[in-house]
Amino acid sequence: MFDTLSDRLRKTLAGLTGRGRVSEADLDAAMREVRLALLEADVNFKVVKDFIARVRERALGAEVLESLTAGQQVVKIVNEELTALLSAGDRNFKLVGNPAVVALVGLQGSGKTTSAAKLAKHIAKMGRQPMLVAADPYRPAAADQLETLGRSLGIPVHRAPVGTPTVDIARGGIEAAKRTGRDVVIIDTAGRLTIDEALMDEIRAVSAATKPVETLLVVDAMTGQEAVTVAQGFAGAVPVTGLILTKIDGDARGGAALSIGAVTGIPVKFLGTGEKTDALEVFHPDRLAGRILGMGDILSLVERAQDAFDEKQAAKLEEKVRKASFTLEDMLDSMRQMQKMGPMGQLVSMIPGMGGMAKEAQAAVDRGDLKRTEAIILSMTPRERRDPGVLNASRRRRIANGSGTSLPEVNRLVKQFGEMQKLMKQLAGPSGRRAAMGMLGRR
Ligand SMILES: Nc1nc2c(ncn2[C@@H]2O[C@H](COP(=O)(O)OP(=O)(O)OP(=O)(O)O)[C@@H](O)[C@H]2O)c(=O)[nH]1
Ligand SMILES: [Mg+2]
Repeated sequence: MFDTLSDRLRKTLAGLTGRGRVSEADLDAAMREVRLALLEADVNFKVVKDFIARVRERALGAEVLESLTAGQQVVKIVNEELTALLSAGDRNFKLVGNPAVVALVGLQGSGKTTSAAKLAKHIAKMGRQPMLVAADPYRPAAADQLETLGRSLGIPVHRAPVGTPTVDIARGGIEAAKRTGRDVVIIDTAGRLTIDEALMDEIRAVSAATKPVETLLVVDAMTGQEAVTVAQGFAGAVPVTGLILTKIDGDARGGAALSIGAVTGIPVKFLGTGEKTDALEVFHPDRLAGRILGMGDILSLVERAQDAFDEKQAAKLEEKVRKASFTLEDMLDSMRQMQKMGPMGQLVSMIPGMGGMAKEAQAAVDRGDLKRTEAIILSMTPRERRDPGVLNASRRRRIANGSGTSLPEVNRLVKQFGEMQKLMKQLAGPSGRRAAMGMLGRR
C-alpha cells in the first residue's frame, strides 16, 4: 500500500531538493503535484486542501526559500505536516480496570476477529492475561473462528450458545474473566454490511453494559471515501477511542482510511499488516510519514528484526548501523535473515534513504541474486569482508573465479556496499535526518 503515493511524492520532492534555489513558482508546481498525489491516493479532499495550505504557508514564511537548503527544508516541512496529519488524538492504549475491557467494532469483514486475536497476542506480550469473547450470537462459525485463533495462541475464548443476547455474552465474558483471573477482556462483535440501526443499538447496549476503556473501530484500508462516514457513524453511537486500520499489506490506496483521523480526531492506534496473528503494528505517525516519503525508519526495522531474530543480535545490528561499522559480513548476515523473514523489499524499504531501492532489492532476491551475493562474499577472506578497501583488481578477479560469478558482478557488489556504508555514515552523524533528506534529493 502507499506505493504509488510514495513514488509520486518522492519524485516530486526529489525535484525540489535537486536544484540549488527554489522559487515560489517551483514551490507551487511541486505543491500541485503533491496535491494530485494525495488525491489520487484517496485522501479526503478537505484534508488535502488544508495540508497543502499549511505546507505552502510555512514554506513561504520564515525565509525558507531564501536559504541554500530550501529544497531540503520544504521536504522537512512536508514530512512534519504529514506526520501531524497522521497524529490526530491520543494514541495511548489504556488498559485500565480489572478486567480492562476492549471492544472491537466495525463493518462486516473489516478484520475484527483477526484483529481481536492479534491484539490478544500483543496484550499477552505486554505481560497481561487477556480473554477473548465471541459476542456474535448469530453465526456459530464466527465463534469457531475466534476459538481456533484463541487456541493457537493459548488464550481462552468465552462463547455462548447461539441465540444468547449479545449483551449477555459480553457480561458472561467479563464474569468468566473475573472467575479465572484474566485481567483484560477483548470483545469481538458481529459486523453488518452497512451501518444500520440494529447494529448500532446492539453495540450501544454492549458498550453500556461493559463500559469498555477502549472501543476500537476496525477499518479495512481498502474502504474508499465512505471510510470517514463509517467512522462518524460508529463514533456517533459509541465512544470510539481509536482505530485499527487493517489490510495495510494490500494494494489499496489507503488514503481514505488515513483521512479518518484528520477528519474525526480519532487516533489510529494499530495497523494490521497481514493475515497472521503477529501481523499487528503499533501505529507511529512519524514512521509512516517517513516510510511514505521514502525516508525509512531504523526503529521499525530494528523492532521487526527483534521480533524475528534474537534481541541481542538486533541490538548489535542497530549499533552497527548507527556507528557505520557495518561490514560485508553483516550485510550477508542481514540478507540471510531478511530472506528468512520474508519479503525483503518490505524491510529494505525501512532503511533510511533506501525506499526507492526496495523494489530492486526484492527483484534481486527473486532472481536469485542473493545466492550470487552470498557466493561472492563467501569467496572473500575475513580481512576483505571487514575492509573491502583492500580489494584490488587481482583480488577481485580471484573472488569472481572462486565464486563462479564475474568481475563486473563483484565490482557492483563492492560499489553498492560502499554506497550503503556512506549512507550509514551520514545517518550516523548529528545531521543524520538532514542527510537522509539530501539523499532523497540526489535520487
Ligand atoms: N491481508 C490481510 N488480511 C486481513 C487482515 N486483517 C484481516 N484480514 C482478512 O480479512 C478477512 C476478514 O477478517 P475477519 O477478522 O474475519 O473480519 P471480521 O470483521 O471479524 O468479519 P465479520 O465477523 O464477518 O464481520 C479474513 O480473511 C482475514 O484473514 C490484514 O491486516 N491483512
Ligand atoms: Mg468476525
